[in-house]
Parts: sequence; C-alpha cells; structure tokens
Amino acid sequence: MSHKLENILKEKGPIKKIGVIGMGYVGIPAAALFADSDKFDHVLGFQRDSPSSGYKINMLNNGESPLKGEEPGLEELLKKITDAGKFECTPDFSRIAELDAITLAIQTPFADPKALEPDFGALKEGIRNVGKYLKPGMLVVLESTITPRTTESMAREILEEESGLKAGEDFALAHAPERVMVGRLLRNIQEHDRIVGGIDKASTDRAVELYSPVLTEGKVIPMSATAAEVTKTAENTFRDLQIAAANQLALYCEAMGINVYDVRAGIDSLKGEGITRAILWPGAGVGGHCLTKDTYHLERGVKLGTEALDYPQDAESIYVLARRVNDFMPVHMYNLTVAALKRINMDIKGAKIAMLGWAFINDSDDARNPPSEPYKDMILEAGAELKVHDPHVLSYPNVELLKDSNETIEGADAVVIFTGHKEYFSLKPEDIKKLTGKEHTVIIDGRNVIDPDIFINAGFVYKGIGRGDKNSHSITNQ
Ligand code: SAJ
Repeated sequence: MSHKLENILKEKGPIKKIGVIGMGYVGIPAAALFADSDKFDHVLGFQRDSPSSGYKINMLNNGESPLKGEEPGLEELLKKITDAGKFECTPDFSRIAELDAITLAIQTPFADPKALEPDFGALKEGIRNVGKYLKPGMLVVLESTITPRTTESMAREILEEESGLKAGEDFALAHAPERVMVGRLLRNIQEHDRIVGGIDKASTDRAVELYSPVLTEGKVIPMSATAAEVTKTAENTFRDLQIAAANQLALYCEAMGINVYDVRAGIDSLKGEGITRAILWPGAGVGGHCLTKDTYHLERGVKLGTEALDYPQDAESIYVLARRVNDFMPVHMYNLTVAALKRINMDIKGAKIAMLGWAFINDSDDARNPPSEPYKDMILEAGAELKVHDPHVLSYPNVELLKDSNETIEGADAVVIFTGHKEYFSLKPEDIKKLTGKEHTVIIDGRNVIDPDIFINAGFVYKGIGRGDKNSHSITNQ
C-alpha cells in the first residue's frame, strides 16, 4: 500500500472544513452535528436549487428545518450553527474545492419496485459533482445505502475519471452508512455505533477522524468499505428475515388452529445464559424504504463478489424468500377478507370495505412502500368498494385518505385494520355496528389490535393474522 496518501493527509493536517451533499433527513442532522463540533471550523450543506427542493436553501440558511414531523433539538441546533456562522447551505458545488472532507447522503430509491433495481442516478450525479472539484488530500464518504462493492467500484471509478486523481493515493474514500430513524435523527447519529469503512487503512483512519467528534454514546466501528456496505444492507435484511419468520409462524398457527401470540410468548420466554430468540411480531406486511429494498442490495452485492458463491444447489436465497413471505402478508389479508365475507354469504365483488391505517408504521405518517397499497389494489381489482382512513398520512397518490373513522366505517360490510395506530385499539363493537348497520360485520385484524372475543360475542365475523384459535369461530346471533 502506498504511503503517498498518508503523507498528503499528514501534510494537510486535521479535517477542518466539511461538506454534506443532500439536505434531506440524513444530510441535515449530519451537517448540523459536524458544524456544532468545536473540532471543525465550517460546514457547507449542498442542495441543488431545483424546483422541488431548492426552497430548502433559504430555510436552512435562516436556521429553519425543512423536514416534516418532530425532530427534537434540530431547529435549535440549526439556529445555533447558522447564528455562529458555522453552517451554510449552498447550491454552488464548485465550493467543494474548499473542503477537507465531503459526505454524500443521497437517496437510492427503487427506480421500479417491481424490477428491484435501485436508482443510483442522483447518487452518481452527486459523486460526479464531487469528482469535478476534488482536490488531493480530500476525504469522500458515501452515507447512502448502496449495493456492496459500490464504493470500491462505481464511486471510485467516477471520482477518478472526473478528477484525474487516484483513490487511496491522492484522496481518501470510505462508506459510513446512515442508521437514522425519523423522529430521532440527531440522537441516532450521536448514540448509535457508527460503521466506518475505507477502501484502505488511510481512508478508514481519516473517516474515523471525521465521525468520532459527533458521537456521544456511540463508538466508531472501523472495517473495509465493502464490509460496511454489507453490514448496512445485512442489518436490515436480518430484520426482514426475523419478521418473515414471525409471519410464517403466524400462517402455520392459523393452519393448525392455534394462537400465534401464545406461541410467541412461549418462545420469547426462553432467555438467559446468552440464549435469545428475538422473535418479532407477525403482521399485515412490511413496508418502508429500508427493509423493502436492502435485501436486494445485498443479493446484488454477492453477485458482484470476487469469489464464486458456494450455496445449496437450486435453493432460493432465504433472504429473498423472506421478502416473498412478507410481501405475501397483504395477500393473506385479502384472503382473510374474502373468506370472512363468504361466511356471511357475501362475495368480495360489490362488498364495501373500510380500511383502517395506510401508513407502513404505527402512529406515523410515513407511507413509503406501505403494505396497504397492494391490498387496496387487490380489493379494487376484485370489484369491491373501498374507503381508507389514516389519522396521520395526509396524502398518497391515487387514494383518498379519510380523517373521520366514522365516515370510513359507515355502511361497511368489512372493517380491515392494516396499521396499529393507537386510536384503533379503542374500537368498540357497538359503535361499529351502529355505523355499519349490519347484523354481522366482518372485522379483519392485521396488527393484533382488538380482542377477538369482544367482537365475536357482538356478532362480528372475525379473522386475525395468526389467530388460528379464533378464525373459524361460530357466528353469534344477537
Ligand atoms: N414490522 C413487522 N413486525 C415487526 C417489526 C416491524 O411487521 O416485528 C413491520 C412494520 O409494520 C413496518 C416494517 O416492518 O411495516 C418496517 O418496520 P421497522 O420497525 O423496521 O421500521 P423501518 O423500516 O423504519 O426500519 C428502521 C431501520 N432503521 C434504519 O434503517 C436506520 C431499521 O434498520 C431499524 O432496525 C428499524 O427502523 C428499527 O429497529 O426501528
């Protein structure tokens, strides 16, 4: 390994001026915490002055956060660092040339979820911009979630092509995946351990120097760039796998006529001496922008691997199978709806369905890749009528989201709980019966929200995920 980069970095001295590309829910708190550290002199936030997000530039320079939803401490921090002249948002990418380090926090969504191909377009544009203004001795860090080997290959190639410089010799290059959750962005950056992976030791050390000052409880975990990319995608793949294991158990319990929550409690009771089962929760499906795509990043990464993969002949990846199980849960919710309606001699065609919950996560307005969407498509495809309620999600393409649950439930043949929003836990059978006006209303519980017996005894036709002990109950006539 050449010591050229180490010598350049030694000559250059410690990191003082930092840039962050992508003023979104990852880049803004990252830039704010860099600016708030007395280890660094100045931070530039780079934001394209585009029609859709150029408004952020002025907001940020006035110390205001353009992010939706509550972010404890962020507004105060932005005011503090702008008043102190330590942070500035700019659309002028040429100012990258002034910096010692630059991080890229640019979304890598699916171009087309069906094709499971990520859209690296915006990220590549950001990397190209960095390459154009790259100087010897700079550190470049990718924070976006990326397919393993992207840092070592695509990013390195673009940076070297644009700058004429050599990664690992003239400039440092690393990956430090973000691990933030909306609602706790600052805390997550400060308290989570930070995976930092350079293309070589000098790059890793320089990235450790960049991130150490912003960590409070968290510690830096150094590794190679590709190991860092695999860590990020695998940590979400494993969560998706654990959820799929709980979902498959729920389907098994339904087929065996038992209550999955009894089994879950039983399994969970096995603790101590380092034993854990970490069993998660079955539900109506898995949404969001992390778990729905990171498995496919990992799968693509292994295909780019340097060695041949040794794996059971013709066996499908359990990770991809887990995705299929989780994506089956909205289909299962549809099947439960059809089966329950059939019990009252109703066909799905023409049935009035009241869907409670659109967001992919409880008590949140986050509706990225919601499992509720495929369910809606199936219901409409089958010729049923649908009304959807969500107290938090304001809008979503091609679906009207009602704010009044009574209006949603009025006249319904079936009430289907898709998200575990707090208010649904206090649903009362008598209120629903009054609204639907039906002797036997169907109720489908996708998130273990209601007590089956209270509704069954009130004449409802109940079906719940994993509730094999209740799903074929006798129908109570009032
Ligand atoms: N879900 C289940 N059963 C469970 C847990 C979740 O069905 O036991 C469903 C949820 O309903 C939701 C989806 O899975 O539809 C995702 O839920 P999530 O809690 O994993 O929330 P995400 O997608 O926002 O995941 C984020 C990720 N954080 C980052 O990427 C920084 C993930 O790595 C975290 O593990 C997760 O939050 C977390 O633990 O909170």
